[in-house]
Amino acid sequence: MTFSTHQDIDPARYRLLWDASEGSGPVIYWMSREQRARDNWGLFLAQQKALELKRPMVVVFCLTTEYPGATRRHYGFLLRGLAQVQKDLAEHNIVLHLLQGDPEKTLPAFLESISPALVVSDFDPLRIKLQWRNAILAHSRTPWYEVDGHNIVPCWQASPKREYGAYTLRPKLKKLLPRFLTDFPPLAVHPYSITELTGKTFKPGILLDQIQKSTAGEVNWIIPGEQAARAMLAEFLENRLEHYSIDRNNPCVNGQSDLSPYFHFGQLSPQRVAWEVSQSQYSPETTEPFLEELIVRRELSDNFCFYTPDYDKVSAFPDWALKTHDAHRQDTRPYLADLAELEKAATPDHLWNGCQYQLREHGKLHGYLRMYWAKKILEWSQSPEEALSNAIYLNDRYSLDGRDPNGYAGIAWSIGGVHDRPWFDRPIFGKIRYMNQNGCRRKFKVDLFLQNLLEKSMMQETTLSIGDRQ
Ligand code: FAD
Ligand code: FO1
Repeated sequence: MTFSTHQDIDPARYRLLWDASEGSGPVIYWMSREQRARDNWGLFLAQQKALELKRPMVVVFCLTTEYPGATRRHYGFLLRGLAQVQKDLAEHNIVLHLLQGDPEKTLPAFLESISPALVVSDFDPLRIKLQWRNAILAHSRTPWYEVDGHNIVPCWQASPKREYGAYTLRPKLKKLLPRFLTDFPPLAVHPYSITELTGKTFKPGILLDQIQKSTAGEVNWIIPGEQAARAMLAEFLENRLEHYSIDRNNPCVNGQSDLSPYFHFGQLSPQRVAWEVSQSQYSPETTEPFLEELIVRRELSDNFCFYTPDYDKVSAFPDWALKTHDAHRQDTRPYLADLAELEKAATPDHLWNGCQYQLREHGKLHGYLRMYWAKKILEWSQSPEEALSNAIYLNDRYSLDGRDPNGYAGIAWSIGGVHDRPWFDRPIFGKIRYMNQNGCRRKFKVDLFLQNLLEKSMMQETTLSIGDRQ
């Protein structure tokens, strides 16, 4: 594969959502999915337009304490990252202005008051973001551009429809990657200043006090922010990428990149990571397995959510999966777990309890175990609807990278056969791909995984122990 080195913003990365004449004020970039000062196509487009028009630029972030299912764990990561972005942007003579409250109210009022030249916003396929965007766009009197700064190949360019699986999206991406997988231009110090707005410095601690204390707490194994994200990437490139193809499916070793929280909050650009990997000294045989996950699987998730408005409902499952689930609704379930048992990690399955413990306390479950975790929820639920809803609730509440297209696609894959194919018919699962603990034992040392968890923690409130009752 060859990759381009040109530095311009490819017009195919953005689309004009609303055409009108420019207002008299600054160029506004509404930052939401891409919370970073570097490697951010939305920010570059805003700067490019502001330079053409000789205007100042303002970056706006709309902070709502009502973001569905989000906890202190998520807000802590988001706010600490944003504080860095504000500082970084200030060094580039760009103001980061924080609006607090419902974005559908605060942003239109702000835009009305400032009469922007134009607005640039981030593409995001999730329902809440589309709802915000559409409601705010309805008030817009100035041009509005939307930029996909998350996918390397912009979601709408990669495919005009929902793809069946990685095998149908992969060739489309491969064809377009030489055009889109480029390096980034640097952000310039902006030559035009704004005096009316100072972008009052915000303190994450004070804002965090507004978030309910009873929810999942912050974790300390990962440092929020762009700088730490880049350090994690450098460490991964140096030490772990080489062994990724072997180690990534072993929860007993630190084989994954751990970059997903940074991607979720936009503190690191997936394109930056793909670019660095493609330019590294490693052979394609070494880098391909990682690029497959980072590019094909990740962009397939955005494709799924973008073209499937009910991405978090059973109705999003393919026909064969809906039929097989219907055929097995009456199957006897030898064990049923309700949400409280699941949340407390109090099931009879010690490996599953370990997974739930890792998710709840650590805020990130190992990638291989996420599949086992979700499939067991299906096995122990009265219906696929209940399984899907409980899995999404737990994932979004506890996983630092939750509330993400990857999560909705991963859970729909595990419980609803999305992007998968029918397997052999069996009780409860029907033709949905089955996973059990014996399979895990063939892949990795289950007892060592549990032992490691025990050593790292006091394991309060859980029934986690070594040994197995299933
Ligand atoms: P690495 O293995 O280092 O991979 C690098 C990047 O590739 C990831 O950060 C991610 O962006 C992408 N990637 C890797 N695996 C997948 C995959 N299967 N699908 C899509 N993209 C992938 N991912 C989330 O980001 N948020 C979630 O809430 C989430 N929930 C999941 C729930 C279930 C039931 C399943 C089966 C998968 C889920 N995934 C989720 C996908 C995947 O497990 C994680 O992206 C991955 O484990 C993140 O860890 P990492 O960054 O260390 O991954
Ligand atoms: N995006 C915003 O624009 N404003 C918020 O207040 C906000 C809160 C939030 C909390 C948890 C979380 O997981 C995401 C949150 N997001 C918020 C969105 C986030 O930054 C990502 O853009 C999407 O979740 C990815 O699709």
